[in-house]
Amino acid sequence: MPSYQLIGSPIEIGAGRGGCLMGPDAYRTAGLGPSLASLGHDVQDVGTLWVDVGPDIPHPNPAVHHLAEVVAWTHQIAEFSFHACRTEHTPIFMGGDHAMAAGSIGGHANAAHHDGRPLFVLWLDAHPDLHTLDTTESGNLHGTPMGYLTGGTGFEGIYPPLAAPIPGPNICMMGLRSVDPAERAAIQRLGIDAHDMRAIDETGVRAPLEAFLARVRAANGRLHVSLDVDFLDPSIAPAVGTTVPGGATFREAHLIMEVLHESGLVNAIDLVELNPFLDDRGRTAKLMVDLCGSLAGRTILDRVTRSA
Ligand code: HAR
Ligand code: MN
Ligand code: MN
Ligand code: MN
Repeated sequence: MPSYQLIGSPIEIGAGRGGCLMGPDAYRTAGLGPSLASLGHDVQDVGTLWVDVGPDIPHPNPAVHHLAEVVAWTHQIAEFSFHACRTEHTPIFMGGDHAMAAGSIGGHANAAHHDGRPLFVLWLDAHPDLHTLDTTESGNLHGTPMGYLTGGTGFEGIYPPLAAPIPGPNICMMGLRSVDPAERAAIQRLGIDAHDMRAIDETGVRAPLEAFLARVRAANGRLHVSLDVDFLDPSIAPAVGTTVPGGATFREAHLIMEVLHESGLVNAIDLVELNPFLDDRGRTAKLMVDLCGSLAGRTILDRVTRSA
């Protein structure tokens, strides 16, 4: 039975507009901790991280903004993640925008490397966030964590060092429907196991997810799940600054979480991009909390046997 450790990571300057700062408190208000505890888990809310920001870091790409803040947050979150991922707890990083993942997944990757195990990432997002500091056109650094984590150029000496880049085949992306040209090329070059919404329409979520989890299991890997609110269709999850039509349905999202629970493989979770300022009476925050419930073992009926 996993024990969960909740940690607030309210970075918001990676996104194009403010509001993700309020994410951790919205998850608390929506009852994330008590919901997990009601399923029989140990839950510890260790509070909310904060950072001191150093001097401006200039960058040749004029679009890049708030680099010093993102770097400070990345160091702070990576440090926390490295230690948390070397305990028996399952950390749940309550964001914050997706720039958070450079730290949460980066620290996890270094912890896994330390223990001689490969890290796998399930990336649930409308976007691959594979830009580098040089290729981003918006300069919004929540579009770059996967670029850093996969060994993209130009992060060295600015971001915390990674023991090793995460190999493309260890990354499964689902829900993609907004991909920039440089990202499309990177998916191809890195060999990422990418499933866009067209593919999900055709195969559903279960078959590609089970195939990925079988690879995690065979490699005795650790697994990090990174859930961006915009993975979900905006009709059910409006509280995000970057809505893209045609996202995952309520049941597709829950099925992923249910299958993940049954796998017993999840070692860390990111909840990112929730912008409570844009929510409709807390419904997006509550949906994210419900999805965590499915991930933590809530079922509709008892399941005595599991179909093949
Ligand atoms: N690719 C676009 C950019 O780089 C949009 C990135 C939006 N990212 C998120 N997180 N919302 O997935 O600006
Ligand atoms: Mn994202
Ligand atoms: Mn996104
Ligand atoms: Mn696949």
